[in-house]
Amino acid sequence: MLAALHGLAAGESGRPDNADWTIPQGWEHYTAAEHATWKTLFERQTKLLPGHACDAFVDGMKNLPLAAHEIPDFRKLSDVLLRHTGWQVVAVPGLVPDEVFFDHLAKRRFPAGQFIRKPHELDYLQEPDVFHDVFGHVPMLMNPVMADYIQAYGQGGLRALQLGKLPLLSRVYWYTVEFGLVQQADGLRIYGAGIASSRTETLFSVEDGSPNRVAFDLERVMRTLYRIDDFQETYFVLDHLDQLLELAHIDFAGAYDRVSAAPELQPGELLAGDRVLHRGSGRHHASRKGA
Ligand code: HBI
Ligand code: FE
Repeated sequence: MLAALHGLAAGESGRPDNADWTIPQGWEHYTAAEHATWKTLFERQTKLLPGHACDAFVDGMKNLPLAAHEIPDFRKLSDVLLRHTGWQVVAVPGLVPDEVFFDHLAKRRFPAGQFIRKPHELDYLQEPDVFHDVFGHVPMLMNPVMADYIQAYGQGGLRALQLGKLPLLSRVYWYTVEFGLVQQADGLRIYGAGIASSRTETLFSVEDGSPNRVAFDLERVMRTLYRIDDFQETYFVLDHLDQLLELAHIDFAGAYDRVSAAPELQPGELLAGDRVLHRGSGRHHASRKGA
């Protein structure tokens, strides 16, 4: 799973000279072995998309210059994205500081890891690489609702930093952009990048009996701690992607005040007020604690 990748402090790969932390992608310098790693990941994950990823994700993927045989060139991706939703993809060495990350998003630039994971890390790595960032995030950036929502998250992130409420906002990002599910007419589907870029979590989040699946509620999510080293114990489900549009337009300040006065919730905890779509058995996390 890729759940740990947003949990680390930035800077392990070293700070580039640029104040915005961008670096050249250096597409010409990827090796045949690196393209081969992309191909392995791309092929196994593309096979899982039908019946697991939401229509917006599948459509976005179809309209992007993404192919199995090579790591994508960010210039070509940006050409297409710019025309569709006004977004671009820029290369960064790995995790970047929060304010740098938010500033990029607020300007409709998605910072994507330049590097690709090593062959022994196919299912788990700590920093976001080009596969997580491009395969997981970029298809949804072709969707106008997600395009506006992630920009609003960047603006909201800068504001949350000033207010000292970043942990609350981070949970919203985590349980939507990274690990969100949506109810489609033909079934439960993935839109979160952390799930969509992980084979094992794709199956776990949608099909396994272990996790809770609860209807999304903003203040409930703001209170909920999350796991960075394992699958989620609870996934929050939108009735429709348009719910993100509403979130992009509301001021979170009132919610921050109310939530700050309420207790935090454990990742697997259910509340009397939850609209529970599936009450998880908890099997997966119980067995890991016992191990
Ligand atoms: N940097 N490159 C990169 N990608 C991220 O997703 C990212 C980051 N820095 C900070 C960060 N995410 C999160 O901690 C914030 O969303 C809260
Ligand atoms: Fe991500």
